Amino acid sequence: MFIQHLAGGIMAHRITRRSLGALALNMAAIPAVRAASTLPAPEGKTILTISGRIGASNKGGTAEFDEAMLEALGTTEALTCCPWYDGQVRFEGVRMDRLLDWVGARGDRVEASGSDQYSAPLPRGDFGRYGVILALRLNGATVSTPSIGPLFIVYPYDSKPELRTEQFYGRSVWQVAKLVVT
Ligand SMILES: Nc1nc2c(c(=O)[nH]1)N[C@H]1C(S)=C(S)[C@@H](COP(=O)(O)O)O[C@H]1N2
Ligand SMILES: [Mo]
Repeated sequence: MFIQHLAGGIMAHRITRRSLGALALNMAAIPAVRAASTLPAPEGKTILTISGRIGASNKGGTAEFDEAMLEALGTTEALTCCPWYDGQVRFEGVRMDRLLDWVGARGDRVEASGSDQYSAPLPRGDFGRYGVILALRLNGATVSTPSIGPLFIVYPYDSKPELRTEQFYGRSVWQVAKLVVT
């Protein structure tokens, strides 16, 4: 079971959704974002850089984000089991489809890289289909363990059997530092 929770900082409204598994039904109720017309420069530490085929940028054609900028996009929760922790855990972060819309992404593939040089190609279609999250918190806390956080990609593994496979675990990139849209 998932609790989808989205506080739309940008659109100044707050929506809470509870569903009994049908994530696709939830999705229709989540307001879309338009691409940012201007993207302010981060005031805090840059934790994510998006480059490639994007329309909104704040540093030489790339889009840099600090934590506050990501939070401002609104966060979603997913309660799910996963291979890395015991029992159900609560992931909270920004929906990847929302983030890519915000930077005006045009490509249909995203190369996600961790600070450890690990990278994985993510089909953009995954993001809306499964409700993929760029997580900022695990069980309510920032993940300061460098091999995991502060940002990591999470699929709602409990929602579909195909997500509980090596293919999707491999797309669950930890310590995400860069996204390249191609
Ligand atoms: N940053 C980073 N993320 C990563 C990996 C990695 O090596 N570095 N390994 C991937 C793979 S192949 C899998 S199956 C899962 C689980 O990796 P683990 O079993 O080593 O924790 O994390 C994925 N995310
Ligand atoms: Mo893996």
